Amino acid sequence: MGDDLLERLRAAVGAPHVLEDPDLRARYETDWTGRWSGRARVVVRPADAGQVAAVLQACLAADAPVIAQGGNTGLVGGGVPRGDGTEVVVSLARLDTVGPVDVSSGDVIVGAGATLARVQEAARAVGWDVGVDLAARDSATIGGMVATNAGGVHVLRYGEMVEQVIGVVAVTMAGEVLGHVPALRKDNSGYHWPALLAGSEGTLALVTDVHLKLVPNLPDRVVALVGLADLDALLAVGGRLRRGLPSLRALEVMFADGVALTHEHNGLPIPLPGPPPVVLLAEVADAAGTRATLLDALGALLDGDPHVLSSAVADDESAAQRLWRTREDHTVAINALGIPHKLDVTLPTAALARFAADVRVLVTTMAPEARLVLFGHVGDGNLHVNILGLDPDDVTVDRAVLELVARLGGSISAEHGIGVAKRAELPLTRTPGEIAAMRAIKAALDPHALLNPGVIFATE
Ligand code: 2HG
Ligand code: ZN
Repeated sequence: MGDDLLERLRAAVGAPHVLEDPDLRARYETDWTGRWSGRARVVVRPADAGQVAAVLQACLAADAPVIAQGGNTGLVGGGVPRGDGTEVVVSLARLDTVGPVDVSSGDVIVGAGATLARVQEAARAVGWDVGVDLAARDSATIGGMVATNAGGVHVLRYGEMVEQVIGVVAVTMAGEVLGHVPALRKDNSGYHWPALLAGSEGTLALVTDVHLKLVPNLPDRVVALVGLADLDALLAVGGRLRRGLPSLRALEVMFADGVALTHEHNGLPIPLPGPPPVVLLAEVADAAGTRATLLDALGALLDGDPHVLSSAVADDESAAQRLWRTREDHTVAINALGIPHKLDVTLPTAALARFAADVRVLVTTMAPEARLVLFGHVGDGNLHVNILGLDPDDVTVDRAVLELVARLGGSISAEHGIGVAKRAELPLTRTPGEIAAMRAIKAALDPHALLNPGVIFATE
């Protein structure tokens, strides 16, 4: 049986793309953080949707579970093998075509394996841009971003990944094709595959092609770091910026301890004296030639605000990139200190300050030796909770944090997904009826439960 599967996989994609050698498999078997890893039976690298269908049919015939993988930048253990050599990893990285950008309608069709950075480059070259942007842009793939409904730093202006998708092609375990590209911007003929597949984390079908809606490229941007006394002050300033600046594109939060740790790691000077207890990053962006107007508008709102303790404003592109390092380098700086427990939560705006205070008390009480780093997309109510110094297998503190989130009316996953990391906590914020309905959809599309087993739902 095992040899039959390998033969069929080789026939489907060509022997060089069926990786059995442990050294070749290794980079597909451990996630970016080092927390999630397992042994794959084999790693397969199809080149197009037809090959994906042939691979899945071969796996179905052999009753082999399948893990879908894009750029392997996921943070919840959903894209790497978990077992000891039974799962087939299907890497979609070779489906990396970037079609021509339609300059008049602002859209592009790309393969699931195209990285965000490559699509951004193609779009920006002709006056368009991708509505979602995130720090892992050089490795994260568009297919993975659809499958996890990625968010990132511009959600407050353009929405999440699902809002950028006009159409998808996805292949089920039986090799059936759902959806089509090119798709139509308006198409109400029955169920909407992009909406169903966004956030499905590879449990229903494998996304192979994506028809993306683009947004106008806004090459002039101004970035400010603002020092504040606490989160209430940040929310007051953030609210004023939201109301007063139609060009606002990002509102991010950091705290003094995370800023200090990040700059110890990247070696750059901290742009604000202190650093202050709470740091807000705000970005405004607009068409070419508007930089001076943007600077004036942002400056006028910050200068007159009594909450603002200090600020650093970047008035050219390289300074803007430098200020973003304070925020975007958090993830690598944390990982350099050890393997963190990563939780990614949303709170109602009114509960953000309470959560930030309570989670510190909770972690200090339950694990005095642990180090908590909070940061995130405050404009979306989204905080990234990173905890260093916990045993990788002990999830007691994680569970308590997620219970706190649920009590405050939040969600246990804002943008990273459930994966295997949070499947036990899904019932905290989803009802038994909802989970039963999700399982029924899963069973309809993947009746043998072979696609990403153990992701989102604990296996029976
Ligand atoms: C980000 O916002 C990513 O930079 C990663 O979502 C967050 O490292 C994290 O916890
Ligand atoms: Zn994030």
